[in-house]
Amino acid sequence: MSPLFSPIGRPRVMGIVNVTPDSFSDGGRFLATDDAVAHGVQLLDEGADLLDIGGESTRPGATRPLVEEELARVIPVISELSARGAVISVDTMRAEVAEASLRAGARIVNDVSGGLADPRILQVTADGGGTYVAMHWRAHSTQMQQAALLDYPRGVVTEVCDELLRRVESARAAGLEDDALVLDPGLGFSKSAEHNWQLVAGIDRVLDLGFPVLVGASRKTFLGHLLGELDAGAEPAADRLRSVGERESAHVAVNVVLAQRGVWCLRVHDVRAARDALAAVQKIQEVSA
Ligand code: PMM
Repeated sequence: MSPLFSPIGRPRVMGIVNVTPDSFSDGGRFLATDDAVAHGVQLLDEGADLLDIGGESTRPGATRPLVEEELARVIPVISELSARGAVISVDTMRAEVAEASLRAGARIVNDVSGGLADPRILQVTADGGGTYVAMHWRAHSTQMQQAALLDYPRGVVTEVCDELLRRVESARAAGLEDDALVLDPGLGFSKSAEHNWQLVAGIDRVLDLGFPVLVGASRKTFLGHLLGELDAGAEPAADRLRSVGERESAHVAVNVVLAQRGVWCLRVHDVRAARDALAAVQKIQEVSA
């Protein structure tokens, strides 16, 4: 078994390093290589098990960078942080970026499109010996919240599981072994707020597919919806959702529930908050055993 998956009594914590000018939550702050590296080092100090380095914003409506731009953003950061011994995941939908990232020291390819945006990514990950995260995805950011793409007539959990299994078939066909695959339900991607809650509540069915599961709940807009309703007794204005969603307690609560259900990895912005919460969960589990 890869050491990535050896049991450690709690989910891994994946710290997010977005090297983009317009990402969901830390847009623009970590654009320069040095700043991104410093942020990665800080997340490691706070207890991140893995770092996820991304050069393309997947915020709804975001336009895509050129491949050259994406490479220039992520490769120097991956080289530097992997040279310092960090376990690196690259958050990309592009085969070219995945290939260069694996050569620069990344061990995981985190593809939010699950191989749909650039199918060659599956093969380059297999050839480069990487672990592949297939996330549930239906379309690029400019289209992903269109009504037709929010349609789950058989229920969101059932359809997400079925679509993830189709991604597994494609990954296998490209040469990826099952022990190099991770699945992610894709919170916030072609999902309504209610769909996201149903996926969190129904995570056992994703786990039952038999692969390690990664979940990214951190600072997603569905948390902003909930907290906005709590604050005002009404739907908050769209521009408030994101900042409200940055209040950590709600997503820490979601992550605690996911930890108890047995997910493999939590993708988070605030590593310390996640590690603190997981320490408490782990202690309670030890005392109850
Ligand atoms: N979410 C975002 C980006 N990459 N990768 C995975 N595997 N799962 C996610 O939920 C996910 C992701 C968007 O969030 P950000 O812009 O705040 O990083």
